[in-house]
Amino acid sequence: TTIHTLGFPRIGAQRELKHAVESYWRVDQSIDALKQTASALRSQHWQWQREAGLDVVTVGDFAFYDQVLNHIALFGCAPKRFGFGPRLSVDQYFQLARGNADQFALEMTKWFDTNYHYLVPEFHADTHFELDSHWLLDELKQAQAEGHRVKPVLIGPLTFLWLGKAKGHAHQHQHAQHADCCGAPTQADAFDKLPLLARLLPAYVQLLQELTAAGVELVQIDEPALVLDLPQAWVDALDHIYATLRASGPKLLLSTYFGAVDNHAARLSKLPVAGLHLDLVRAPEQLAAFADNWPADKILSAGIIDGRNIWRADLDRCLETLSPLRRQLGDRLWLAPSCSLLHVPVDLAQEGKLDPELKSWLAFAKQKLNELSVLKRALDLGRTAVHQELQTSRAALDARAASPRIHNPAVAARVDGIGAQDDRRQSGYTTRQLAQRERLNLPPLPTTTIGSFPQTDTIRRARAAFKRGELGGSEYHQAMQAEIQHAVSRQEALGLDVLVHGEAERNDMVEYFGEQLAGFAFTQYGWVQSYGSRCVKPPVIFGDVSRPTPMTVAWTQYAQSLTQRPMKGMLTGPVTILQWSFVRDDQPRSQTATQIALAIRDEVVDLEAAGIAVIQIDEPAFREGLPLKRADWPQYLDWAARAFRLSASGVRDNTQIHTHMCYSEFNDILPAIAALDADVITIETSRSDMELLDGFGEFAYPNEIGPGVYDIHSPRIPKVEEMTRLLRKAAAVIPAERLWVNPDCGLKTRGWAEVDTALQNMVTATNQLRQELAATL
Ligand code: THG
Ligand code: ZN
Repeated sequence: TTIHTLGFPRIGAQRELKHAVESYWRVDQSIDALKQTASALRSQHWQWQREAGLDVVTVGDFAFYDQVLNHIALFGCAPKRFGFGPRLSVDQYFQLARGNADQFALEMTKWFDTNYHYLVPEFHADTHFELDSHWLLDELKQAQAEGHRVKPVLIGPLTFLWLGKAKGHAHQHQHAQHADCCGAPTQADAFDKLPLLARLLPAYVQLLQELTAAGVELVQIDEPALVLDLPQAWVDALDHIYATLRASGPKLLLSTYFGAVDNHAARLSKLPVAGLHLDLVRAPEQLAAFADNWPADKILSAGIIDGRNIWRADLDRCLETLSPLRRQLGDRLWLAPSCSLLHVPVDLAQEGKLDPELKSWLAFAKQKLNELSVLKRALDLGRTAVHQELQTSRAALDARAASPRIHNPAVAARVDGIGAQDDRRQSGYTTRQLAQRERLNLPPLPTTTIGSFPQTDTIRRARAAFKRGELGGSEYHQAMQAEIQHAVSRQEALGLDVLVHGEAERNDMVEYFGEQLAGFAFTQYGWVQSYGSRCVKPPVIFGDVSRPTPMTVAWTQYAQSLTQRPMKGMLTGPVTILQWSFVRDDQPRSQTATQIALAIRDEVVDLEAAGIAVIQIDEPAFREGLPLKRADWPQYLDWAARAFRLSASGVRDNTQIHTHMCYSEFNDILPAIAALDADVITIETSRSDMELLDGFGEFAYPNEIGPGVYDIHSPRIPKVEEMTRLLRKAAAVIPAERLWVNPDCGLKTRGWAEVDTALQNMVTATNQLRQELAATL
């Protein structure tokens, strides 16, 4: 049995790559030093794969910034607007990722349903591809020089084209990068990208020939796009693509992940490739469709270890699946994680502070390599050869299943007792609107912001010092209160109507709540790459969720005490907390979402009791939680919207619930967004010139809307006239009495100087519009 991984995290166990890249950007470090770090990280990761007994090491999973960007470099297809020519320097590579003085960066968007963002290739009808093979071959040579058996990995041509965006004259609105709290999905394509295959395939062929010449026998070629609902023409293209690629050299292992591909079973079994990798964690039921008629000369790579989650595998259950396969396939059975290990943290061994019992239930990337090795030995040498390892694994799993820390009878009883009315507000929107107007007494076109104000260096330094124990609890508390005071007085001076406290005291919006909820654990070094040099540390949901004590009430109350104006309470919603955490694998996601919803509901009710009249429950990840296959959408939207409503519905009619979503495509889920029944939704629309609002108008969205009037993801300060123009446009679609005015996302990544001017302009624009409105009445 051959064991391998589809990919390994590249950031390093101590985020070495992040630090090296950022230090290179600050010009503190030479390119040679960056390359040195990169090369040492690769060596380390290959070494670990080898020590764990993997039969081949994976090459091509490394990138300074992003693996899709590496393919843009490899195939010489950087957008012409940069004027770079087909061979990129490392500096030019980074300019594509981060923009430069003349050009905005490539757009970023989420990699399938993960929390990883890739850079979106830009294709034009006349895009040419020109191989620049050193982007892969240098690393291949390094691995070979270090004495490894290597398996290069490439993104397949179908997926590479599918993930790119077809640019034409139809789209004058350009998108800068957008990842403060979510990625922006791509818009409709301007032309058919599929014909670009004719120019792309020769570059792949040439690369495969070079790999053959370099002694490569087998290449892993990733086609995760196959788990999506692809147009038939794209599926039909597979035969030609793989006939062409097979002719040019190494054997190909076609790998699919993040879902089932058994709808293409017949075609995939017949493709002229050496083997196929299936995700048997996300879609175990697809195995039968392939195994029953598996060709006698092909490899089947079983993705049996979960590459998306951090739980120790149930090795006995894996072996139940694998033993018959092993008898059927012999050496042609390969084992791997379900997908690249990019999506899990590097090494559990570093977690010195994690509770030992909980720790024994987990496996990070390095530990997952060992699980593969145990499975291999069990299959090749018999279970007795790994009796001890299986025993340890079994004991951990049994302990986890039986642990009293997982099950909280009070939570279970509460979930069982949820009544039919509990996810409904007391009255319909129209009644609530009247009650809220009476209580809040806001002017027409009320102004507000999305929640966060700049996370300055001072704030970050204070938090770091507090975490290191150099700053005492009360000093830290005072420092954060001073920040809140500052944010409140600036907002009053600007004349905003609904204020926020600014979230100085929070790290990541999900980590912050995860640290305070029961049933959650958090790690010290459990970083996962989010985009480029940026990482997140997803909390681990291991047990029934509840909220032992209020999480935000004291901060919000303090902020409210500083002003007569309404202070908006700021919470993260249940779907987003679920989506950005590592979740339990022993109950459905919907069940966990319900538990989180009840915990947030408690916070909402407490905020109300503390006199807070406006509460925002953010759901930036609501859309990215959508299943990859459309057929599964209705069920998800149903439970996700219900979880949101459960969290929001414990309050009186005159308490106003806001939500915020910051992606640019929701027209296909508008009914579900209306089903959230938030009193006010703030959304990103500025970069689409309010065109996204058209959907809300056509659908006759019933409640209030704050369409973002300027793009906070760009350092550009918006002019008054730009915003009055956008507001007039919005007022043409949404009745002015239901319109709010706000930026399109939180301001934590900006500096105070720009925030001040931008908001000043926003308030001026609003006042102008108010006068225009008054004149027409
Ligand atoms: N939180 C979580 N997931 C997310 C986002 C989030 N996924 C989507 C989007 N937002 C990703 N955006 C970012 C933006 C900034 C950072 C990470 C993800 C970031 N991280 C710090 C870093 O890498 O230096 C580390 C953060 C810290 O020090 O706490 O800046 O908002 N869960
Ligand atoms: Zn946002």
